[in-house]
Amino acid sequence: MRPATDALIVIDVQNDFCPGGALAVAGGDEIISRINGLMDEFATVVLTQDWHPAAHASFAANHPGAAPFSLIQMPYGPQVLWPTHCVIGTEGAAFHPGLCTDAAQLIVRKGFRAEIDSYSAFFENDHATATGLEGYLRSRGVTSVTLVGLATDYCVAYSALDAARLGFKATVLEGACRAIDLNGSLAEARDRMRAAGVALED
Ligand code: VGL
Ligand code: ZN
Repeated sequence: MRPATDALIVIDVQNDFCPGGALAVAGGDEIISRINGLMDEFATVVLTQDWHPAAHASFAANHPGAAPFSLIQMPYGPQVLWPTHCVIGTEGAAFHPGLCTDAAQLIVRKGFRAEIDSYSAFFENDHATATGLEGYLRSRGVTSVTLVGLATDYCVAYSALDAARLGFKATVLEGACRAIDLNGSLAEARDRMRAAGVALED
C-alpha cells in the first residue's frame, strides 16, 4: 500500500477512447488490467470522465465545413476540433466495462460547458476555471498524484502539468497510458511534462 498522501488519478478510460469508440486511442483498452491492479495500492482513487453536451464547441460537427482534427482559435487559445465523443449519458461516455470503478471515491466530470473544453482534471482549457479536484485532494491530505489513462498527450498530460503547477508531486505511468499522437503531440507533451518536473515512469 502506498502512503495515504498518494492518490491515483485515472483519466478518461471511457468507451469512446477505446477501440471501436468515436475517438479511439490505439491500444486504449490494453491498459485497463494494469490500472485495476494499481487501484489496490492507493487509498485515494479518483476517476475522470470526459462529459460533453452534443453542442460542445470542441466537436468538428458543430463547426460547418471544419474537418475533424483541424485546429481553430477559441477565446482561451487554440483548440483541436475532435470527432463527436463522450456525449453526456451515451454509451460512448460510459467507463469501459472492464474498468473496475468500485474502488474510486470520486468521479470528476469535465468538459460539460458547451463553450469550453476541459482536458485537465483540475482546470478547464482556459487554465483558470477549476473543477474542484485540487480542493478535494488537499482537504484529504494528498500531496502526491500518480496519473494513468487516456490520452497521454492530451488529458493525462494536461492533468499532470496542472498537478505539478499546483505543487503536487506528479508521476505519469506511461505504460498505463496510451496516446493520440496528433502531429507530434506526444513528443511535445512529454517534453513539457519533463520540463515541469513531472516524473515519467513506465
Ligand atoms: C481527450 C481529446 C478530447 C482525452 C478528451 O481524454 O485525452 N482528448 N477529449
Ligand atoms: Zn473531449
